[in-house]
Amino acid sequence: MSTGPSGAGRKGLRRLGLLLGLLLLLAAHAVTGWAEEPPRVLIEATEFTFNPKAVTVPAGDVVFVVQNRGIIEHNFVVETSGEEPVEVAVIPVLAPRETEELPVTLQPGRYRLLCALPGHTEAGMVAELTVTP
Ligand SMILES: [Cu+2]
Repeated sequence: MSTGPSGAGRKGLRRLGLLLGLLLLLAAHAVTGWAEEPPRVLIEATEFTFNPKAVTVPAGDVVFVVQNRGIIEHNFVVETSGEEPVEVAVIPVLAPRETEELPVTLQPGRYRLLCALPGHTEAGMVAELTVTP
């Protein structure tokens, strides 16, 4: 009838459980970060193309993981598409067999991914990027 010592103990246990749950939640956030992990987009560069040739991602943070699977040096440029392209992000040099990550925050719109070494874009090292709202 009365809660007595055992009732108080149960209440204490419940509080402890809540505290533990909160601590676990905090620990999980410390490991993964408060925000969701940004999507990772794998891009393969070879002579003279990118795979895939078209990519669609949601607006916000994205990480391009660019692998040079070719036998010569390449680079990787994200730029706006249109009359006067604006460079958004760059990996200046990708040695053969090298992989680099390029984190970038994107607004909705159309972009181009390209290798800007002389002649490489023209030879086919270009892909379309669509960023959806
Ligand atoms: Cu290239």
